[in-house]
Amino acid sequence: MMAKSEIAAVLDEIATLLELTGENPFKIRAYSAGARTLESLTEDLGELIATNKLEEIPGMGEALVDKITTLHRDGVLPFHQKLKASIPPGLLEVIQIPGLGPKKVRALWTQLNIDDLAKLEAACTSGAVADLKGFGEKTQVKILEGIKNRVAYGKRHRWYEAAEVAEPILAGLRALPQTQRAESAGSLRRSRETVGDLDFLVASSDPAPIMAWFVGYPGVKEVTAHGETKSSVRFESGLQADLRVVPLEQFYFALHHFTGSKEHNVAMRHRALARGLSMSEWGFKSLEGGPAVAPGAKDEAEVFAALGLPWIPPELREGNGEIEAGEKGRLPELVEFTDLRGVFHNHTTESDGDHTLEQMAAAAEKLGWEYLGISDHSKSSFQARGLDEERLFRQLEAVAKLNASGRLKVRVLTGSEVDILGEGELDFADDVLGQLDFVVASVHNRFGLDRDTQTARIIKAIENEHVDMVGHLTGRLLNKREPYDLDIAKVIDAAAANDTIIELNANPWRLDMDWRWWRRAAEKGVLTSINPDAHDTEQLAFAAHGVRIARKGWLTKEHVLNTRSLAEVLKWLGR
Ligand code: DGT
Ligand code: CA
Ligand code: CA
Ligand code: ZN
Repeated sequence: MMAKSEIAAVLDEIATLLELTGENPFKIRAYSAGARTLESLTEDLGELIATNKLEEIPGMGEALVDKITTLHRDGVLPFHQKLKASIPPGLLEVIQIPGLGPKKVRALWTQLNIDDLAKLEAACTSGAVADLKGFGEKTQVKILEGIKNRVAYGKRHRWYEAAEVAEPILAGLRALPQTQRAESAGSLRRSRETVGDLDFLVASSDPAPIMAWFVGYPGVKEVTAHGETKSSVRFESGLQADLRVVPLEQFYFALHHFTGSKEHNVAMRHRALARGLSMSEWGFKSLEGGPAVAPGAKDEAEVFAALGLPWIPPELREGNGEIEAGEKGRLPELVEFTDLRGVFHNHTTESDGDHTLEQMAAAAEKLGWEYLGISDHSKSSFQARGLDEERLFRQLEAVAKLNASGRLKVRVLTGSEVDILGEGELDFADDVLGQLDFVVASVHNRFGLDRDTQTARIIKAIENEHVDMVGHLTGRLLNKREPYDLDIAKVIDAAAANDTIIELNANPWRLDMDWRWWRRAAEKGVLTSINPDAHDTEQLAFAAHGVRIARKGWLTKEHVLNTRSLAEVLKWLGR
């Protein structure tokens, strides 16, 4: 069965292909709208199809339902394949370059005969692209940069997209009668922000049927290896997956090995050698030929215990001192999702959110949270329908009314995601900001400023006494947009000095600030808040991605404002 996000990706690709061939706009829009609808479905797709309920969803025409059903069942769609075959394959890579939509690509194709990246690069280098109507010098430079990035990106996938593919496969593996244990390992288990490939590990004494199931899994586009105990496949999205089957006695050694990281494994092997042991995915061997160590380990903790270590959470296994910390009994007690008692930085229909204040609050209450911080955009973010002072004050009244109504147990806190303007001044005056429960200050424009100017601009906002948090610090979008040039070390120092929070933006495209900086920030005394930046009720759950990244950054609940009770949070905000 093909996952929802993969089906949506195919529909999007159909829309793109149709646009490249110059199809009529209504038809094109039907497919991209269908993809969005599919992504926002909360129900189980398989069930909707089985009960003929998919066609009852607004915007789902008969043709679309047919195609989704076929994709869900078969993992391929003849219509899509035919359409794709009618277009030079290189064009689909050209269209991945930021700034190149189907219209521009069509112009490049029909006017300059560009149908792959190599030709595009050559035409940019010769200056032919800049001369084309609607392009220009700047666009040409941007395209060249995009081509360079693409080589670096091409092979990695955002964590949540990889996880969505992995989950049903892992469930399927576990359901096989020959399976004794099954886990996913590698970077997915370590919660990296992006994943190169999936790594599955199964314990069984009868691998053949497990291999056969795996290579025959619907959605597999290509089988790149099919061995007795190891197979590899590639999915439609380009994501690859490895499966290894081992005997039960080896399972936890192999799980440790294939969880990695390489750096962590190297450090573990060194430690083993110092104790007269050689360590591999098969287990420990005594170098002097002594008896086996921890044979048939029953869990991963036994593998660590054999080297005198406590179990180390996978998120920490990056070779950043986790073994030393474990040895000294100083592993952090990592924050957990259940520690969260509320979240800040969320949007409503007042700006660019999809759900109303009350819907968002009800959803937060359902998640068991005590408080929900609403921070819609400010007026300069006009493309996001940012609020001016008048609309902001009306929202304050609406929140006060909702809180007083007793309809909900969750307490709504009023805030603003206020734009950081040109040189670090804010979109609202201090006396306006002073009336809010909390303020998130974010950069939404002028990403191209030089490092010093950008850093000074953000630090100026951090220094404003009304600013409680700085939002999505570097502006990065994983696999899509580079972070803006910023002296993060300096920003961390400024945040510590001003008692300002650096948010951990939990949107799975952002995961910003990067996990590599959090340990340093925490050591300097910087507090964070795990913020979903939700634009609809479903996205409140993004907080879970933020928790994973906080764990990767060695953070405990003490480092995270929104693990505190409402009373404590209000006290901190009133500091
Ligand atoms: P990825 O797939 O690039 O996101 O990252 P990983 O960490 O999942 O890497 P992958 O899939 O190549 O291998 C999974 C784990 O297997 C890796 O984290 C550690 C272990 N491993 C693989 N190859 C080697 C190796 O050559 N040496 C060592 N020490 N470990 C390895
Ligand atoms: Ca991997
Ligand atoms: Ca792998
Ligand atoms: Zn924002």
